[in-house]
Amino acid sequence: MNRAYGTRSARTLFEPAHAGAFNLANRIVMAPLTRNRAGPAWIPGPWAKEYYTQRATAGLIIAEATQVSAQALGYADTPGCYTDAQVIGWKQVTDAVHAKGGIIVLQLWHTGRISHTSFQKDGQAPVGPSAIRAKTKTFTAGEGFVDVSMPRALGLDAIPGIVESFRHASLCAMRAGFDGVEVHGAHGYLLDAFLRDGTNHRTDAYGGSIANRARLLLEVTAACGSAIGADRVGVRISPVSTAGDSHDSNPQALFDHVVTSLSPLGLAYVHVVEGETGGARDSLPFDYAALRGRFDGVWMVNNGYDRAMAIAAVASGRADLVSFGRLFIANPDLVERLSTNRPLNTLMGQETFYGGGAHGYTDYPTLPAEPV
Ligand code: 8OZ
Repeated sequence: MNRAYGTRSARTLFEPAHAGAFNLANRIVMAPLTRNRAGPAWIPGPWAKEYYTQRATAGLIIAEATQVSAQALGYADTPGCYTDAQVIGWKQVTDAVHAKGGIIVLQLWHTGRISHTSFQKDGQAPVGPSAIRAKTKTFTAGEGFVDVSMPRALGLDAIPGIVESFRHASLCAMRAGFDGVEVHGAHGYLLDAFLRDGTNHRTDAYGGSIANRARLLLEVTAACGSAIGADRVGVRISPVSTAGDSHDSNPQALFDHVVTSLSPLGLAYVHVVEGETGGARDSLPFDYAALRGRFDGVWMVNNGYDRAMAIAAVASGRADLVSFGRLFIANPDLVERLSTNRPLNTLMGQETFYGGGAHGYTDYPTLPAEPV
């Protein structure tokens, strides 16, 4: 019996929920969204506090993917959470969100092979499970979109340092006032690349069998859990997404093992991107119900949900929480709009998603106040 099924008779999208240590006002979650507006030294930018505070009525905010170390960087202008200056920067955001009654966790990220030599110390190759170059691009400040670089395979002796960088960043996140962290195990970044046989050709304890390929994600998650409490740690996975040139010969077997192994850890939640990220939800056959059945805890779903789909997913018990990305970009008051079934703002053009200033970030309107 999933713990989260306990209150099944009273489950609606708009009612409170528990997720690990978090008491959420509703089951509507702001998905982690890369916005490339961090300031110098990868500190949250000048508008981040307002942006997140505007969205504090979400049951939970998952703040954007954030580097766990300098090596983890893979895109221009994304924030980090591993230096004192970054902690101080994020603290202004979390204090403001908490003052509005919000709950906010930080998504912890190592981009792995989805990076470029220009982001790496001394122009070194980025790191991955194996020296296999991803067929995808990243965005650099100098040259715009460029092919990601050929990675170097992480040596076995370097793996404890990766685990430690996530552990350290989770402690930094707590010092920065976050309520917890989400481990980014999706979209072809380092942890996902280790999971998959298309990107992991290692022959050591971190490659080969599914159990070996899952080892790094499980070690990282356990390390974050022992640092800050497992009930403050979530994990995001994207079983069939090809984002980050991700591919695996048997995603069902792989993720069945991953979720079965995560289940006893006592995590806050598992967060599943269903289908192709930002695209078709049925891009490949996958049994999400079977996956969910392997996890004794809170289950968060994502990808292309609208109001009716989200209400149905929670009412049926198929999901405990639903995260929204694009709808939260365009609607700071998404919770109010969904709960009163009022119209949503139109999303501005893609040129406002990644990089830039307040436009397309903090200038989406809220609903006018109801007349009294
Ligand atoms: C869009 C652009 C850059 C990064 C992800 C962190 O896909 C990202 C990301 C999304 O998870």
